[in-house]
Amino acid sequence: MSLLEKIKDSIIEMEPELTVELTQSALAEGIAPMEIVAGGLISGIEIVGVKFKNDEVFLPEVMMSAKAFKDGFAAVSPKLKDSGYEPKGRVLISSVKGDIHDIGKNIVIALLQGNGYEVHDAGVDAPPERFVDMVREIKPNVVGMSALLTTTMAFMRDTVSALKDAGLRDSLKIIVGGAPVSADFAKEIGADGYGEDAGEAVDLVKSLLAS
Ligand code: B12
Repeated sequence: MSLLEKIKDSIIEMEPELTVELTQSALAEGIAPMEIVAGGLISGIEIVGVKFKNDEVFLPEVMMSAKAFKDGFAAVSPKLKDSGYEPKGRVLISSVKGDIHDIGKNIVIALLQGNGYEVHDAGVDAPPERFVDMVREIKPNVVGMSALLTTTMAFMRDTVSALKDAGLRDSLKIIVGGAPVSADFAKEIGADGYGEDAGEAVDLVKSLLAS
């Protein structure tokens, strides 16, 4: 089995320490950092995503696999920068005010990173002002908001308004996601798109930045 396949399997098998070890071995062997990300880490987390959708694995497993991806990615990301790799775009993402659910958001982050985007994570429970401050500082091309509670979805609307009031809305695209969110809701609050899962989030960012 190749090292990249072993990395992929270590994510599916939920073994963060092994993922890091194998990622370091792959780097030491001179495998290109982007190849490690695409062919190892991302392949693993993608399979986990499909298994989760099909009820073949459950939340605790997904969380451990996401940790394995995150740790492996942290080991390779400094080398991505060294290799003169240019990110495809900058994304700021956070769970909105009142919402501390972050598993789905972290998977979205992992897939975006794996697909070559520079992602800034504003964490959880982010009030509209935090989005405004971070947009001023980071100047992202895309802002992503995540909400898992019907009660916190309202803060997505408030965040869009706050970005408008701050004069920042036209400089970026806004995408939303999370279990209670829908494409209709995205339209209603004036966002640019909705993604049902992390794969759709990546496609959405790709298409919005291409347009
Ligand atoms: C795990 C969990 C928790 C954990 C969260 C841990 C963590 N670090 O995230 C804990 C225990 C802390 C928790 C707390 C609460 N929870 Co909770 N929780 C869940 C649970 C079981 C799973 C959520 C999850 O992680 N799913 C897995 C991920 C992978 O899926 P996902 O989040 O949907 O993300 C995917 C997509 O939505 C999309 N996506 C997500 N974000 C984004 C963003 C963008 C931009 C895009 C494009 C796409 C995208 O891509 C992701 C990956 O594919 C759900 C039930 C459920 N089935 O959803 C309840 C659930 C969301 N919780 C619920 C509730 C009520 C609560 C509490 C209020 C409970 C309480 N009484 O204290 C608190 C609220 C805390 C708060 N203020 O936020 C309800 C919400 C009901 C509602 N509709 O409002 C649910 C639906 C359970 C239920 N059936 O009642 N919870």
